[in-house]
Amino acid sequence: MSNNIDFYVVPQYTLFGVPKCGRGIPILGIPMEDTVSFRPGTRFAPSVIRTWSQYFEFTPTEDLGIDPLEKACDLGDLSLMQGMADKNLERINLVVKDAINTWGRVVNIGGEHTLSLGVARAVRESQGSYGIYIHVDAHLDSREEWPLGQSLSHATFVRHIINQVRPQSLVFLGFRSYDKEEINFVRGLENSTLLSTRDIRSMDYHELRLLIRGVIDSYPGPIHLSIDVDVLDPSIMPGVGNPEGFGLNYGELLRIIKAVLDYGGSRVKAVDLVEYSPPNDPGLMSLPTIIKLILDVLNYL
Ligand SMILES: [Mn+2]
Repeated sequence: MSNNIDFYVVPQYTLFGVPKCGRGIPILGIPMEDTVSFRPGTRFAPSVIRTWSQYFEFTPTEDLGIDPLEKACDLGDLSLMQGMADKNLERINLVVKDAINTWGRVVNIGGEHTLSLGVARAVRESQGSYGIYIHVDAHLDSREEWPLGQSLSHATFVRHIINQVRPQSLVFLGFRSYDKEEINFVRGLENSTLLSTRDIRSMDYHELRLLIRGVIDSYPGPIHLSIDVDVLDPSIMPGVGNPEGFGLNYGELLRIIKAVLDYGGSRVKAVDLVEYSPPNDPGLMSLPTIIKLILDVLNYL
């Protein structure tokens, strides 16, 4: 790592007890929460996940005969400035770029979804190109302004990725709640692929894998997988800022992740797991799913 070390907070507990980085795939906490419009709390997610992870069994869903935690190391949490979204995005860009240059890829734990804009810039700047942005989310996050008059927020940042970072291709998976203008905008993009929650539910396993493989094989360059956990149904993931009914079940989300990581391989430079909000999580009942999700991502990476 270069001289960005001042930006880190050293965690008391590492995630699942993995060593601090080090070698392996770095896991970085990004507790950014500057543009929240509804229920706040995502800034607490990295520290809560770390502290509680030590009490869970470290078993991924699919036994691949490997220990996913042997691949991982804990990079700690980014130290950010409250309310300064642009400055924080710059800091995220710097540190994530550093992490990709040093370790080849990075898993980011949010924080609010806006942080994916900083990650997208880091992917482009470290790789010299930006291939596919995969947005797994109940929402499209592609409004022009939200709240009205505000250009940069968790509901608009994808439009900034489109205009500034310019992915060759965009994939929206699991959406089910949107504004007419924004869905017309993303549908009208030249290289966008859209599958709603309903579409995904009506596809079988192989159909979904074929579709994801088709996109990945059609566009070269790095892949950025950005997962808002509100894509899951509120019955298993109540701890989010903006819950939406009729969400994916865990197995459906896992199919998406496995297909992207199987076919994307080493082209996947960043995986963002964002929007978990402990203060909105009654009894922290979403935590077992969050813990499993991190383990499964490491398992397939
Ligand atoms: Mn969302």
